Amino acid sequence: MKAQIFAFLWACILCGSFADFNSENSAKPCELAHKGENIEFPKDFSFGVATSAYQIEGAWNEDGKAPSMWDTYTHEHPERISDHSTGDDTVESYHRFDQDLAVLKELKVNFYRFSISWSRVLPNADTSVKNRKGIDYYNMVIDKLLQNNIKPMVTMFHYDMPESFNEFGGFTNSSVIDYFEAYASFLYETFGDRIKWWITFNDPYVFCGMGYAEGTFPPLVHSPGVGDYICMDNLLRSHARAYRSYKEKYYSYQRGKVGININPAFFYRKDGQTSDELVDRALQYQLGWLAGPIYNTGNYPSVIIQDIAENSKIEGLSESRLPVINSTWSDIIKGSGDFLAVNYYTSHYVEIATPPEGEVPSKEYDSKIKVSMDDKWRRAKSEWLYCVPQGLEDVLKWIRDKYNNVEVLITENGWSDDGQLDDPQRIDYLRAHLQAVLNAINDGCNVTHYTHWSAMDNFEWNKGYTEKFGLYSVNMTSENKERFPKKSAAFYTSVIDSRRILR
Ligand code: GBH
Repeated sequence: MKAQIFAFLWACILCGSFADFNSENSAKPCELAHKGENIEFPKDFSFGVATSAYQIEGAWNEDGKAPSMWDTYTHEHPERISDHSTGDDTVESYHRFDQDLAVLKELKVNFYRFSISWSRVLPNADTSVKNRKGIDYYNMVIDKLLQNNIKPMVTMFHYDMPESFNEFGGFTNSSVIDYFEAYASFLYETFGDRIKWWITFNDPYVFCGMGYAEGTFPPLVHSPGVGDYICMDNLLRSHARAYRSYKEKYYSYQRGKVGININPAFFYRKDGQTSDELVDRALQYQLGWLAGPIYNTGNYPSVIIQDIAENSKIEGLSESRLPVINSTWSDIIKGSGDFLAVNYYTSHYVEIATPPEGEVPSKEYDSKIKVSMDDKWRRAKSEWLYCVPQGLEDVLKWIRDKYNNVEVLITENGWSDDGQLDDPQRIDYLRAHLQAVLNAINDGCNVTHYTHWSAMDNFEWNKGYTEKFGLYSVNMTSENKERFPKKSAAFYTSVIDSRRILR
């Protein structure tokens, strides 16, 4: 009884403070003023939505699919997922693509970004078994999209490493480079007659950082400053080889584009000053680590090479913890992207940390910076996500200036809440970020696509089903898992229809 009273009191305190948080939070700004002459998106600009295989497909062990490391992880560690859930079934897109297609048609999107589950099509990770039923599923998805005039855009890898390969090291085993190249070639060969937009990797910083530094995503390796750097390095080489394979063997008749997806933030100095060494340092660590080698020099940014070499020496190592890119590899890596795909969610404040913070070694320590958020920014349900639309505009301009105005695709951008259908905060976020894209275009940035994350609520990694990013809600308790539009869906469609951001 005592415990119950206590729980009740506690719940009241929590819900009270949550109500305060909500009303105070929604009073905070989440908007951006129009800049430049054009109020309309260019004619050939495309609007889309995104999902990823593990987050929506379900059918984790059906029709010959082998487990990915997310299957193993959620089965072995329910305690690590907020609501102890898994992606075993999730929103059942493997069986319900027609419902997804209805969503896409209703939204009137020009393209759909989805990912292919490696272990569904190649259950042994290598090409020894090509799983017919898995291949048929993606053929069906692609064909129906095209029949409905929706361009398919494919991510080859969205965190879900085949468990069989994970067991011998995943992205810390350099054989992954050959495996990934073979997987990519298999995809070009099988689907490349119809796929013209290929993204090799989603969000390497999160994948390598959480998987091999923090150890909070599978494979749960805690090796900051070493494991994450090796992972990033092998991933960069895998990407570059997959790109070269396309150019050498497929491009001449398939004529598509291949790029990589990075998740940058912009950084603002706490003292209000802009564009200087400190902001640049932060952006090099966040975005330049991979974008620099691919879209610029063929090598890691010099600030990163120097910092890590110095620290490695102090730690008594004979070589730097950052792998070396020799000239043969540099030639393969340099220029290995037709476009840069950007997932933008939020931005940070940055300051120099004296002395450096974080474990020794770690990226935080090596970078000598510390980041923070501003209480003045509106926050989403996700703790890490604040509405900073200016950051998107500024990141796009930074890319324009550093990488020779490479073509940029916004491949994710979105807001989390409890999943209610009346979602004015998502509309504010969407409107402000579309404004940021338009401002950047008006300022000469070469942005050609905007993608909202996500088409519908889905399995949100360690948060399970407790944080919702969809334009559509999914009835998870009904047998048919119906999808229902939120108010933000209609708003997005009004933008797609009018090519303007309506008030
Ligand atoms: C995107 O990355 C991902 O590409 C997408 O799959 C995801 O659904 C979306 O974010 C929303 O989070 O699980 O609590 O440990 C953006 C960067 C990646 C930020 C993962 C938060 C982990 C939170 N995010 N992340 S948790």
